[in-house]
Amino acid sequence: MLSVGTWIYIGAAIASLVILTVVLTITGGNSSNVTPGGGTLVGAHNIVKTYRVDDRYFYQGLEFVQGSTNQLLMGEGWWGKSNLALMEIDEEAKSISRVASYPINSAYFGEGVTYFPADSRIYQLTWKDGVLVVYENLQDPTKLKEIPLPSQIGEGWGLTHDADYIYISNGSTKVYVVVPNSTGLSIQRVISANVGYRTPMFNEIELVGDYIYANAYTTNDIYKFSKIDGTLVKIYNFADLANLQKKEVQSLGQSYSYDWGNNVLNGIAYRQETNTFLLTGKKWDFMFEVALTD
Ligand SMILES: [Ca+2]
Repeated sequence: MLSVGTWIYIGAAIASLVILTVVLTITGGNSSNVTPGGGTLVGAHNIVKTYRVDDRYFYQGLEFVQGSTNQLLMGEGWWGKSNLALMEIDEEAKSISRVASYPINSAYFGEGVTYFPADSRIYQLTWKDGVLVVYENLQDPTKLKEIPLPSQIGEGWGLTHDADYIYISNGSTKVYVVVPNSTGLSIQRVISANVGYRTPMFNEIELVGDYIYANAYTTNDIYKFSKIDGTLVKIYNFADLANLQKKEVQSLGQSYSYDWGNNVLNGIAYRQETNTFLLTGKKWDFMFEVALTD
């Protein structure tokens, strides 16, 4: 005959088994982080280097100046404060400084920027103003003209390029592939990222090879997907970088005045010679150089 204690023990064991089975079913059935090929969507990274930036900028666009190892093209947003800017890396000092800035029309809210090698011009998006500002001369930009953003795109968020096309994000999971023409921009095709149940709002973007890397607004995530067919390859989470920024803000006693909801990761610049990325966020005190390891 079994004692009451034994019955309690067996009962607890059965309950544990049921709970374990339920947990395994839930986690085992969670195929949402698995690619069609069976790999994981969860990306991994290492911080290679940390650079301090000379001021807090509202990053909306970031990329390396073509052919340069230490200069970045940057687009800054906000009403009355929007700029096209050049930033320079000091490797020894581990710092990055703004070396030149060119204010855009003070009525505009600046967004993504990119240099388009096919016409040697710089394009800067505006958020809801329906225009792009076009510049020539990368080292001392001169405003050439303003062109309309195709109405189908709606809002302007992020910009990047390859040899043939300019790519535009608009806060959705779509990326518009365009080319400049005599009157503005002509949409060639639309990439729909295969994000499943997720609803990222793509903001600053970067193109490396056949893949687009996109910041997802209000998060510290970067989505990697194919520019060919939108296949989602990885989702990288950079909460570690955001936490370092948070610690800095806290150490300065500025927690009450810092805009935690808005000042998320939003800046991706691919560094070709080291196969790394410089990442930052709106109003962050740092740029982090990271290697994507998976
Ligand atoms: Ca970028």
